[in-house]
Amino acid sequence: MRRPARYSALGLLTRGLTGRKWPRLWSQHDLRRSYDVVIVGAGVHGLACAYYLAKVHGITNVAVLDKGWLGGGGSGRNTAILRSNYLTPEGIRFYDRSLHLYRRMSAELNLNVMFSQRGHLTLAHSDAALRTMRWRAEVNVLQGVDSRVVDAAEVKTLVPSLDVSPHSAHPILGALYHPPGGIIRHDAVVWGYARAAAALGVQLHQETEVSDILVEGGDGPSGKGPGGRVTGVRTSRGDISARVVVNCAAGWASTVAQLAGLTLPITTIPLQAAVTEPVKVFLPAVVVSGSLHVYVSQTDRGELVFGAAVDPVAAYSTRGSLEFVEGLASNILQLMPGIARMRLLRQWAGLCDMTPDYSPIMGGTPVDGFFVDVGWGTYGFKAGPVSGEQMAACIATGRTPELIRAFDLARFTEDRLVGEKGAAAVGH
Ligand code: PYC
Repeated sequence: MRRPARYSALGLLTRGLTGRKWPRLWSQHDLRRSYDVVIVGAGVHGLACAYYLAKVHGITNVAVLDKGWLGGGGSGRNTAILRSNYLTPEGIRFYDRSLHLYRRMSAELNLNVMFSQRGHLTLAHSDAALRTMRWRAEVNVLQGVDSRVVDAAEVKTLVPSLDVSPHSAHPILGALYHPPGGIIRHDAVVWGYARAAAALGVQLHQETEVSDILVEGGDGPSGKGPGGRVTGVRTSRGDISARVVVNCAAGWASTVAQLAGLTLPITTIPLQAAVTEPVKVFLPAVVVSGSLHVYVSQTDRGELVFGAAVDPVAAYSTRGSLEFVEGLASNILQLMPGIARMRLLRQWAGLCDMTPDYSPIMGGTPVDGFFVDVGWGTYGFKAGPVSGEQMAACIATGRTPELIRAFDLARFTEDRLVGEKGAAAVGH
């Protein structure tokens, strides 16, 4: 493996002052006609899967294809919140492994991904919400995850800018406090995996759209669908043969699966976010209010990053709307009246592939050689590292690892749902 370059402080300064070009983080290649594994989607999931295939399993004849650019989908559009305070034991174990991998990522990838474990508070504004928080805290603790319910006074100590007055329209009664939660620099995560995977021999192909998945022997029209076998993909740059194709195309997971003749139980819905101008750092934790449909954190640069509930209708739009900003402003100001004069700089949307139980769909499918790592809803970014690790093991060994067994596609026909709606940051 070629080690990514390291720079001393003097080296960085010299490069900055002389305007010398930076070396590329990954190289460009002609498309080969054949790969062992083709991954569709160059976001954190696809890139992490490629990295672990190469690093842990020695499978390096891998192409990661994206119709846009690296990290241009959900990986670049999320609000970069990490946590593992889920509701089901399966979910908690899975996301906690991801947090563990995120914790050591800067050293693993030799890139500062700026993971800040600053704590995560999910506010409760009603007795019913407090009961759910207690339930989550109990299940978390049983899985070894640090979560506890705190009262309004402790919330105020943790986040002084919150209005905890009993006279507010939605008084804060307490919160689920999850100290290991935090935020990270999402672009750095993408670049880190891309650079490390490329250094191990993986090829990254941007602006390479997959227009068809080639399948033989299936039960459906044109020999696709269940019972079939993947033979490759058709792309905007020509056909590629491959025995394994992995669908990591968050936002487009159901349309990519349709190319192989598979229908997934997924509805795609936009989720909007917004960011303010930077101000002096004052918000020491991630704050979520499910009842007010809002969450907020402050980056190390000082911007407030906000999100809210998913849009009310299924769509593939990544534009922001005025309705979102109006709702966001009125809700966040009930929690933090002190930020009324801050200005929003940008808003955008990402696409969330929602499953009926709010858990992902991972592993093999009834089309031999076609794997899915999809259905992430609003949880995708925080699961990137563990998904890559587990999907790589699944592909390389032909066995579904224990950690993701509960998330198989068959659960929807076998009545084994893994209900994680109650762990969503905001109501949907
Ligand atoms: O699940 O923490 C979360 C989350 C935040 C934004 C979207 N999902």
